[in-house]
Amino acid sequence: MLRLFYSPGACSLVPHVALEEAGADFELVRAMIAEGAHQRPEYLAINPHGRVPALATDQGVITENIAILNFIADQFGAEGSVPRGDAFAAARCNELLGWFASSVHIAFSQIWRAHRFTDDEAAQRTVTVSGNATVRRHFEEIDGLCGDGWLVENRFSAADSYLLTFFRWSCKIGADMTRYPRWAALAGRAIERPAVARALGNEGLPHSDFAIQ
Ligand SMILES: N[C@@H](CCC(=O)N[C@@H](CS)C(=O)NCC(=O)O)C(=O)O
Repeated sequence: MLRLFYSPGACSLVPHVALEEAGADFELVRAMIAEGAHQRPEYLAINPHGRVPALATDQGVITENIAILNFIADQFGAEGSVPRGDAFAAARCNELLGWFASSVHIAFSQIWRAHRFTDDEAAQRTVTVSGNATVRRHFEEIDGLCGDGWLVENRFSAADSYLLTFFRWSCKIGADMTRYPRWAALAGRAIERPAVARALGNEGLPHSDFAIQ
């Protein structure tokens, strides 16, 4: 059986939603970042990089969100992962996932984990300030990407649930989310999906975390 290693509200929510959308038979294994579980030897044996998500399969462990999501797509071909059967849609989804993972996510890391970028404490403050400016530039672009439906060919995909995850993080850093009404509407549509609601329930995340306060 598949086992997904996750921490509540982390980017592991994206493959969690994908597995729920697929109706997959899987087990959730909590590796709570706030408690340092992702840095313990037993978890480092699963993912030596000390990050969630990780997906244990019969063939071995897959790490890195984009790899996991493409694996789920190949296994199940369901919504919530990466589209299959349309090479352009798959590429478009992977393009967005790549940008989210390598740029938007990293700008959040500048805010929350500035010590990873420099040992110098004064420079860490600069890294955080720069991260805050960068995420807000990304937020403008993200809002412009959102329309009335879903991001890729109007089919719910991992790109949408990644944006849902970022939406919650953006509320947590105190961003004024009223500036991004199209993104807020997409997040609102996503949490209405039964599979998304199940994943949020499994992780103990209230719907109010995904709404403009
Ligand atoms: N490149 C990895 C990044 C995963 C990642 O940074 N996960 C975060 C949670 S959203 C994490 O495990 N953070 C713990 C830490 O940074 O110590 C991926 O895309 O899967």
